[in-house]
Amino acid sequence: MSCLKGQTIDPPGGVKPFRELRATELNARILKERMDAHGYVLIRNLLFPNDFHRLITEITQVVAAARLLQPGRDPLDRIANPGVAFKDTDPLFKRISDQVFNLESFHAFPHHPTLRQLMELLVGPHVLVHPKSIPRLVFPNAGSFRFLPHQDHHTIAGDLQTYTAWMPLHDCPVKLGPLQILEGSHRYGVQKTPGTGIIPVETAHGDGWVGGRISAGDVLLIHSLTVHAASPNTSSQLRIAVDCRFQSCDRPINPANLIFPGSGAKSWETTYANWRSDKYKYYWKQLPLQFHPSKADLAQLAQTAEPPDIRARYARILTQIREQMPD
Ligand SMILES: O=C(O)CCC(=O)C(=O)O
Repeated sequence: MSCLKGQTIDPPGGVKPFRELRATELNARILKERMDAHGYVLIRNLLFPNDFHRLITEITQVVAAARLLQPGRDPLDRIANPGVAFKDTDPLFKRISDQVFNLESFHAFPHHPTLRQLMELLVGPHVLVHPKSIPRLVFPNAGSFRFLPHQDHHTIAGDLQTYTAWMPLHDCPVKLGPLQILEGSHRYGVQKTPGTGIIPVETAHGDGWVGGRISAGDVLLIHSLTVHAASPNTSSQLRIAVDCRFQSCDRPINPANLIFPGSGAKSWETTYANWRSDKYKYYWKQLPLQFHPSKADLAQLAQTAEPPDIRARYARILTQIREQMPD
């Protein structure tokens, strides 16, 4: 996703406050109506701090061990080490992101019963939790380098009715750089500049940008076609959020979401190396999934797609998905 990053300019019409829904108001009708109308739903106070206390503790320990937090302070305060000019193009950033990705608590989090119940209201009883959630570690010293407007469908692909739950693991006032949303943008289909997933603010279609604070326990649910962007972290603290993706098992998934299509050494076995339990390992293998692209499509693409590195990527996806889920 690094091609989606850069310096954003402020939306011309300004940013209005998010529409919000209290957890106590939640039901399937209201959730679907709001998602259909606006392309996102911000649910206030859905989770309790205890639901992710272990996760944020472990993440901040990883970051502190890499000396990226101010020494002598509690890692949970997340005060960035002012001596470190840190961008996420740094190899150290990749290393700590991988360490966070490998945490068992990180993979347990999207299976939290409250999140599953929320997603059942939206997609029905057969919820598929995508196994590759993404840790979002945004340092203040990264300047204004951040996620430009994009649609998650660009990277997730598969079925359009796939949803991202974006959840900060601590209160995220505006100065910490929460997400901003282009309301109603999911109604305009795929929007992008050819070759990249970036959607220039001047040409993006939607009803207007919204934003504001997102607190610990709030869940920002986003349709896969909804245009959104990160705002800058102008504080002195690290901003930590988790991106979890969900859909119905009854709808096709892009198999790239279940494997590691890159040419690096990342694998489920390296991810699972220090886990204590098998509970969340390979849970999707037991599910009756449909793939888009299918294995037959992948075999074709591995022969014909251009350029050659894309062919090689399809070949890696096919090999891994055949190993994981043979016919
Ligand atoms: O947390 C961030 O900075 C970016 C998250 C994002 O853009 C996404 O969830 O697609």
